[in-house]
Amino acid sequence: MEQANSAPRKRIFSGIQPSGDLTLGSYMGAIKNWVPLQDEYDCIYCIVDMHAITVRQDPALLRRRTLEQLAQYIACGLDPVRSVVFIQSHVPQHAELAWVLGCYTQFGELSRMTQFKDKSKKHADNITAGLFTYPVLMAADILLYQADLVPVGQDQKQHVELCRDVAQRFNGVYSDTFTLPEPFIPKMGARVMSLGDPSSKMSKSDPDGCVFLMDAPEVIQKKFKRAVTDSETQVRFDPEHKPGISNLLTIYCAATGKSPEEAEEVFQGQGYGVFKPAVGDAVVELLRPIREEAGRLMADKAYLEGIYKEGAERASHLAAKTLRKVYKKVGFVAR
Ligand code: ATP
Ligand code: LTN
Repeated sequence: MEQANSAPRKRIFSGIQPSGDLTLGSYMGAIKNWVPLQDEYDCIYCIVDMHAITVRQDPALLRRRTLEQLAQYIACGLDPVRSVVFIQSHVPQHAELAWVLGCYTQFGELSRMTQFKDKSKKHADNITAGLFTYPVLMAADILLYQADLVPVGQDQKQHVELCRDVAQRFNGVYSDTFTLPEPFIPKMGARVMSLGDPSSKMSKSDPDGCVFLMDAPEVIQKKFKRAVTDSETQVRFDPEHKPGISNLLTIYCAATGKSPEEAEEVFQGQGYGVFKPAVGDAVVELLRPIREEAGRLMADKAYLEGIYKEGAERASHLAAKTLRKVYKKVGFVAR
């Protein structure tokens, strides 16, 4: 990863849970940005299966989705040669560092996490300690690799900030140990909303109003034609008064690279009957190559296995270095 004779490049870490199929939201908020970052940074991209079990998963489905997610990562443009691509549970240092960091995280801090509040409402019959300490494991993911930047959607900003606070606290007690990470949030697509309810985030655990990366073109078109809009006719970017249309414009812009002003111009004088299928078309074309490539990769299990095994080895090597430092600082006897 590092080039000889030059200063080490900055590090990127990010991950997505294999708790459902990847969505257009996670693509636009996260993965789409992971790809160009590979040119300038040393990137580490993870499939965070340990986070996925903070809510109940079907074991066979979790296993299948983990492999599918790997195939989709690569189909989206992650390059397993330049970047480290691996599965979280294959690198035991994540759980080990999470334990230590949990001892430097306040109960009150975790209680304030919006995702915990939302998910504990949604899974009221199963509010586990794992769901509560989820951000500590996420902090361990990031700090193990001394990441400078964490490319995520808007909803994860609070978790990255908590990670920073915990790192700062630890550094304050024991001297500099961790790099303080910053969230990297895209201008367009940081918060893609549900097509069925533009007041809530498009989320893989809420399949209504959700477009999946692997959806067939006709399914995508149908979902866009049904998207909730408003009773006006004008295609205008105004998230407060026109949340449905603004969300569709955001998706269109993130898919085509146009600015909202340019997009408004394209659809000036045209009604929603033209606009909605045009957004659908843009998304179909954006996702078509990804879907086709992921299908091909899923058929080659040996290739995928090679990637996650090598990824785990490279990740472990980096993670072990940080964990050794941490164990020494807190006063554990060396093995
Ligand atoms: P879940 O419903 O299980 O919480 P999710 O659909 O919200 O899952 P995550 O795995 O939590 O997806 O998120 C993966 C990454 O994609 C994160 O960086 C997150 O910020 C980003 N992301 C998820 N949904 C969206 C969205 N609707 N818009 C923009 N970014 C998103
Ligand atoms: N909490 C994130 C997934 C995640 C993550 C990370 C993202 C787990 N560990 C480390 C960035 C860096 C989510 O998308 N729900």
